Amino acid sequence: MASQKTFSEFQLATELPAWAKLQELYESQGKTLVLKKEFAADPKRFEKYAKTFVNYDGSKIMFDFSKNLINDEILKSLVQLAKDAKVTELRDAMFGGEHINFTEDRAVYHMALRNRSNKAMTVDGVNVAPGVDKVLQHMKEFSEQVRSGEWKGYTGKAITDVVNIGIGGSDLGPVMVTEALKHYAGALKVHFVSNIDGTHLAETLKVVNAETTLFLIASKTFTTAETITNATSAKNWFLSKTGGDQSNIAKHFAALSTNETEVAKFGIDVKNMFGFESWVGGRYSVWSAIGLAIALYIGYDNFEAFLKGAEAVDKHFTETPLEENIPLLGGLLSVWYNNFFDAQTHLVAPFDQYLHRFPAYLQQLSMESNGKSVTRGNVFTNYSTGSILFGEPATNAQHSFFQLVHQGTKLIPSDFILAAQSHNPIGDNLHQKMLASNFFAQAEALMVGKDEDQVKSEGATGGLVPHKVFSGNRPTTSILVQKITPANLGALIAYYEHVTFTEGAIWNINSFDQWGVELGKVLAKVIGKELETSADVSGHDASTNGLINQFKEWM
Ligand SMILES: *[C@@H]1O[C@H](CO)[C@@H](O)[C@H](O)[C@H]1NC(C)=O
Ligand SMILES: *[C@@H]1O[C@H](CO)[C@@H](O)[C@H](O)[C@H]1NC(C)=O
Ligand SMILES: *[C@@H]1O[C@H](CO)[C@@H](O)[C@H](O)[C@H]1NC(C)=O
Ligand SMILES: *[C@@H]1O[C@H](CO)[C@@H](O)[C@H](O)[C@H]1NC(C)=O
Ligand SMILES: CC(=O)N[C@H]1CO[C@H](CO)[C@@H](O)[C@@H]1O
Repeated sequence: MASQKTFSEFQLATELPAWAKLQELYESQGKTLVLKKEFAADPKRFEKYAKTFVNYDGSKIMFDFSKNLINDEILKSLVQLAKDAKVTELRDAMFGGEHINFTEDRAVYHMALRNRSNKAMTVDGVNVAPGVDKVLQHMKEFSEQVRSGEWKGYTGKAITDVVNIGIGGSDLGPVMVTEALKHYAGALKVHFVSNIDGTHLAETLKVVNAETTLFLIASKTFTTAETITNATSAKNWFLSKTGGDQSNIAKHFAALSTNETEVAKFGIDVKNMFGFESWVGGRYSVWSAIGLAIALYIGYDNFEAFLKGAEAVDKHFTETPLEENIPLLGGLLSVWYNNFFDAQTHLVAPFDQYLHRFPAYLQQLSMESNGKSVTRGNVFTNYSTGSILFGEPATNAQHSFFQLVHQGTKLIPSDFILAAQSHNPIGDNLHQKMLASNFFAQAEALMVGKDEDQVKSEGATGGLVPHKVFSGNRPTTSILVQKITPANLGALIAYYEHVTFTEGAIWNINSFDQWGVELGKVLAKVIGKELETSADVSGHDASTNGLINQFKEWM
């Protein structure tokens, strides 16, 4: 295995000196802390715990941590935990291009993709900044040509539709961001085929015209079976609609890849190839050439603003003292709930329809990163790591799972996100005000609850009373964004990236590999072959055999 630098002399988070202190604080203060009382006792609590991030363009995002189950002493110990775990050392190693993805001996350097400082950024002694700029310049030229109509399809018509074919990170990021920034879209339509489902491509091809469609094939190696199968299907469809002339492909296919040989073999002009490097992990690839669909959709300048918003959070994360460091505090709160309150989940609910794919995106970011049970010291953890992140846009969620959040038996630390300014202030902003009132009210209700006396004073009697009681004291972090702009969306994503990083650093796990997705893939290959034959399968456990054989019979 590749060498690894162990930053902390402790193997396990539970051995960190501050851990024991926090355990003690949980017992003596945390588990009995009553938020209502804390607010009553400290008129400055909101000012103290609500932190405002200022983006590069001056727009602001407020992170209100004051409705969390903390006090000054707890917060101080949480910050000490970060110090004991040497979170800043690991952070600096990451930003320094060191190989912190040690199980595969790789740097984690997607921050270089959004570092617009024009300074040298070095991985393995190589300055990668010129390469990053070159790809961005190419994305700018290409997206501007396509958007302006200067780029012509093979019959001389401008492009109207972009079909992005990719899987995993090559899909989730562009889908989420184009949905979130729909307001900034021009005339181009984008479609995403994530190629797990065979009908996805077929349905997309029904609504586009070959003469005016541009396909983006997103595959790092250009050998991923699923992507190439579908890319080939798209190519065959295109050729069948356009008279079979291979030379037309150059006008209608671009590759987001690093494999020039394979791209050329596929028939794509390598001039229309956009590369990215081995230090860009799939779940961080939205900042790379994989973002081309975004640049095409919202325009390059907006894409650049998206990068700069994330860069501003990187700057905050690397330069702000720990006590004021917003993503670090977010990560520490996760650890506080996950490990001391035994919370199993983390809810992220955007009060914004544009952000409807945001929780799904964060699921990959968080759970693929921190769903681990072995430390960077190669021993099993004896404590809980990555939480189950889930979410849906409110206010729909209010009518589905919020019941459980309010009155269930589980503690569900929640982040609520609201943009103060709506892109669609229809009806005298009435909708926006309704949405906002829910955003405020939900967090308030979760905190203040409703006790028996109150329920009785509202006229409830007898057995009905306990059903109407809300225990309250349920923690939320309210994230109030001035407006969902490209810059602020970039900042929000980077915030969650560094929250995830902080959690992983404290749990002392490698947040950057994903061996857990391998086993299923390997077994799927074996089973894939078995599905080719008509013979009964008997090599698995009885359940797997039974299901496969039933499937074959019904297929
Ligand atoms: C390109 O694909 C070939 C397989 O056809 C593989 O051997 C090679 O390593 C790949 N190169 C890159 C840069 O991904
Ligand atoms: C870490 O390495 C693994 C294995 O090579 C790779 O799949 C993953 O994308 C890398 N992660 C990052 C963040 O670079
Ligand atoms: C961008 O890169 C430069 C050069 O490595 C570095 O000094 C700067 O801190 C980086 N900026 C951010 C926000 O990471
Ligand atoms: C986990 O292991 C460490 C080191 O042996 C020990 O200090 C700690 O008490 C253990 N924690 C639990 C919950 O078992
Ligand atoms: C339409 C099409 O060809 N879809 C394919 C995409 O790739 C998957 C996985 O290889 C196939 O199952 C689909 O049929």
